[in-house]
Amino acid sequence: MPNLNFAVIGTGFWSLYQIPAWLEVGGARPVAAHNRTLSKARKIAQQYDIPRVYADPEVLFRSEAGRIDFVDIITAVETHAPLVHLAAKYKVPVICQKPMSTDLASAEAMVAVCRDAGVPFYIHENWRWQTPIRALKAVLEQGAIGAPFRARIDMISGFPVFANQPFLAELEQFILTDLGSHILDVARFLFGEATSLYCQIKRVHKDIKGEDVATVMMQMVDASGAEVTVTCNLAYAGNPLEREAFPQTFIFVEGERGSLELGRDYLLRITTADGTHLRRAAPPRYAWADPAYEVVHASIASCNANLLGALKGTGAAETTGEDNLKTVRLVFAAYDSANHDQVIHFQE
Ligand code: 89V
Repeated sequence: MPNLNFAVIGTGFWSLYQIPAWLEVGGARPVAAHNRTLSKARKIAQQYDIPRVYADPEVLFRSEAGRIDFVDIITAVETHAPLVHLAAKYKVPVICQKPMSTDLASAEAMVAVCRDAGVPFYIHENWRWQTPIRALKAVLEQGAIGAPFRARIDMISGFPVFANQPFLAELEQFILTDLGSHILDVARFLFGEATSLYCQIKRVHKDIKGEDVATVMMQMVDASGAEVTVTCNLAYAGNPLEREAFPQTFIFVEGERGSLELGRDYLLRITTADGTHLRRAAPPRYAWADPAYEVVHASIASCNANLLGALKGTGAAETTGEDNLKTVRLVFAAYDSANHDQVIHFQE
């Protein structure tokens, strides 16, 4: 099957990993790059041998009609909605970086406009594609610990995330949109859909606009019908940790016949009456990845491969717009819960 041609919209921090990840996967070639500052598009275009550059997204869609098979939007969250609406207008299949949008209503409108236009719409939500999280899900599905009844998903870090992503400090809603989008999607990936949610948030950093600490407790129902109480603990509070493990996620699952733990350095510990079995589920290492983001950058390639399969018609995408909308609903339900100190109940 021939290469698919695509346009990259947004040539900032994440494009330095998103584009090499596409080249790693193979089967898709960037032929156009957009940045509202043309020189920034040119810089990335030269780095990755991309032939055409644009500063106006509508000019890109008009000029590239018939020449691109999809667009990959890697821009700031407030631009996602207008760009996805443009893709729907010009009937170009679209991948958009998480978080889908700044609020639930615009996210729902993005899914609707693409559905009504018959345009495939996917979200680049890569956390569920991390090697150790895929391995943990496989162990759960094998049934070694029996039906899960409680789980904890922790991403607590003192990593100076604002150093190379300074825009995060300007978000009025920060950790639930940035990190919660990932972790709540992992909770859905592992334990199904939520029936209720309660959240508390805090701002510890004095020099940022949004919250940097969140605790989310959900009642979830997994594919087998098991009810699982899931607590997600998120923090970029900047506190020094004795052993910083950014950006690793630690997960502990209790089941009817044992427990399953994803710990530091991608170690999975499966404990049953027979004892504890240990295995390591480390991500692949790519030359283009930043070692400080190892497990995250490796997951970009896996997510791209899944979405490319859907674009080529050879496989099903996991993170469609429709699916990711369920994660977006959890993110904004968490804000509702925290803002009103209420439990949010979801219709079955
Ligand atoms: O990977 C990301 O989406 C980043 C992170 C969660 C690491 O801060 O925004």
